[in-house]
Amino acid sequence: MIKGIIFDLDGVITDTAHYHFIAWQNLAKEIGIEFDEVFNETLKGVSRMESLERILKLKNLNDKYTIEEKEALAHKKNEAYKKLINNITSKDLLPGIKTLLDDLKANNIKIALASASKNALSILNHLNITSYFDYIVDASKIANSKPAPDTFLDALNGLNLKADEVIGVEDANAGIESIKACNIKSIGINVKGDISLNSTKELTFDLLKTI
Ligand code: B16
Ligand code: MG
Repeated sequence: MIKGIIFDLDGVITDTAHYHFIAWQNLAKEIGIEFDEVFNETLKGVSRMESLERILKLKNLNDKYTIEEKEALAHKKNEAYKKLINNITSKDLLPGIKTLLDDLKANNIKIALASASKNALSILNHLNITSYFDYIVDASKIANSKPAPDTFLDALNGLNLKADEVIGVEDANAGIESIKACNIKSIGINVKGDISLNSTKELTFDLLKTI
């Protein structure tokens, strides 16, 4: 049986992707760039700055802005995003997650969060599940964002466990790559992992017992 589990946040515990989409779409419109939800998929699990670069690349505008201007654009997006996530409550937990967290706690399995989001702690607080986590990665202290191993490696060290003692859960290719680079087994939600699931409903304690 595994001793620990490392969760991604957006797309695994709650679905903030739509709020990221709305905030980025509004910001992009202001600088003459339009994109749809299909393109938004390519931003999942990717850091704020890298997301901005990918949006600017749609119109080859990457060199049009200075670093300071890009930081201002990313800040503006984040301020709009923070307003949107302000109304998140425990009702926004994805199906099965609360039961799984309770089962993990009851069985002394350590729990970590490995999100690329600098808003992760605020979102956990809104969801009212912060106390379940033994370790929460601080994305602002991670040198190389997903797909680099740093995020999941920091979570692994934070739990004080070895790679073969934990499992990582992700909904984005960038995150699955980060898990793989740490030699951790992965569960992909709507994305290919060592184990692939179609919904968090299938992510049960009984399933974890079989790994
Ligand atoms: P922030 P995850 C990621 O969260 C999101 O999937 C991604 O779309 C976002 O750009 C990134 O966090 C950074 O978020 O702007 O709040 O710091 O999937 O790693 O939990
Ligand atoms: Mg995610």
